[in-house]
Amino acid sequence: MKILNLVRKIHHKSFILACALIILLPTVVGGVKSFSLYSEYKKHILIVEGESPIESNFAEQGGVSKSGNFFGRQALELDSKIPPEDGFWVRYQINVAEDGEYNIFVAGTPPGPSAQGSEWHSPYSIAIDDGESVLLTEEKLKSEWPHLFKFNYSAGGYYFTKVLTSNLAKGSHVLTFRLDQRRRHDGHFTAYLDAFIVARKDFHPKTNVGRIPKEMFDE
Ligand SMILES: [Ca+2]
Repeated sequence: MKILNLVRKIHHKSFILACALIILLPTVVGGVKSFSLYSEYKKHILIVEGESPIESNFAEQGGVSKSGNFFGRQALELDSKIPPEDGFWVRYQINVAEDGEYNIFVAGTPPGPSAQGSEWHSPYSIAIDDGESVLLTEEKLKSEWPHLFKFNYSAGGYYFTKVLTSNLAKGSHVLTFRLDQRRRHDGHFTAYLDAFIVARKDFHPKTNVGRIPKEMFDE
């Protein structure tokens, strides 16, 4: 009888384990698949996490939010009415594997409009190394790349948006993101940054790259 009970217990545990595997396996395999896709394309694309800057003055008034839909499961967020003296800024390191022309995408809030409107996020500026800081607004990006503005990928206002094309030499660069204009409807400085995606301009995958739609790489 004891042996029979033992066998039943083992079967019971095996059943629970099998159920857990059935539930968890697609998630694990999906994660591995995405990871291997990004690894496969690592010579062509680079993902720089918004929540991992090398320097920032967001800290006192900003925060980090979490979601399974985010790259690295986190995003840097700022929503403030009172800017520091030199405005809000955050800097990231970008290491590219080879010389080339690169497209830079923001995964987060797209830049808001410069004209009067009711948008809930601000325009912003981006500079590479000591280069000129380029003011990015909804109007500017829609006129340059209308088909690459706002691919929604997560609830809460997170989109892929192409923001810049830049020639980068192999090695390390600094991207400076500035939040220097207020959003229109209440005067706040607002931006959510999940990641920057830096992709070779000649990278045209035939399928989606993980969660990034292949159309983002078409021009
Ligand atoms: Ca992130």
